[in-house]
Amino acid sequence: MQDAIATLIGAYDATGKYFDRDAMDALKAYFATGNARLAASSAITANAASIVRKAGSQLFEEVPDLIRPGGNAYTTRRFAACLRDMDYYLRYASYALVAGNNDVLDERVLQGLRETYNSLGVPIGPTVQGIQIMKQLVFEQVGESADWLAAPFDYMTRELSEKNI
Ligand SMILES: CCC1=C(C)/C(=C/C2=NC(=C\c3[nH]c(/C=C4\NC(=O)[C@H](C)[C@H]4CC)c(C)c3CCC(=O)O)/C(CCC(=O)O)=C2C)NC1=O
Repeated sequence: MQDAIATLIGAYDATGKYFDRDAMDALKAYFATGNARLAASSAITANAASIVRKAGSQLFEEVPDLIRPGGNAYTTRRFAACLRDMDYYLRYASYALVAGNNDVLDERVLQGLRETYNSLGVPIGPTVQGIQIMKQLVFEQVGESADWLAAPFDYMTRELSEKNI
């Protein structure tokens, strides 16, 4: 599993180079957002249950067919599985925010997910809609909407939706 610093060291060591200005800029940017990343991650942790609950309600309001007969989140079991998945996305986003890197998402969340979803008929469109709703709720909770805060949510959205087309 990679983080912002390990990734940079790996890249520079591979060619035997000292950190150059680009590397220093990348490191500075990471450290400059360090405290904010920790604060965001801890705000997510403290409010995870309510963020997931609200995001679920909003998603099912926007796409009511999901919880109607024939919908993928219809029945108590599948409804619960859907909210559990949303909780996974939120928890791993809170890790990726601290790492400053999306590798943990590739390794622990996205690998094989599209295939699983396709085989179970879990629709990707509403899933990424749910991830984007959580992003907005996290923006509200943290009180900012910086790129680094959006990054893990947008990465999961991109990876899930692009590969599905
Ligand atoms: C930590 C990494 C990780 C992820 C991401 C994960 C996802 C995941 N979601 C699953 C199911 C599911 N996922 C959903 C989710 C939804 N259905 C909808 O209509 C909505 C759009 C959406 C919620 C937003 C549902 C309903 C199921 C159950 C499908 C079924 O069994 O028929 C399954 C199949 C096995 C199971 O039911 O537990 C996996 C593996 N598991 C993992 O270990």
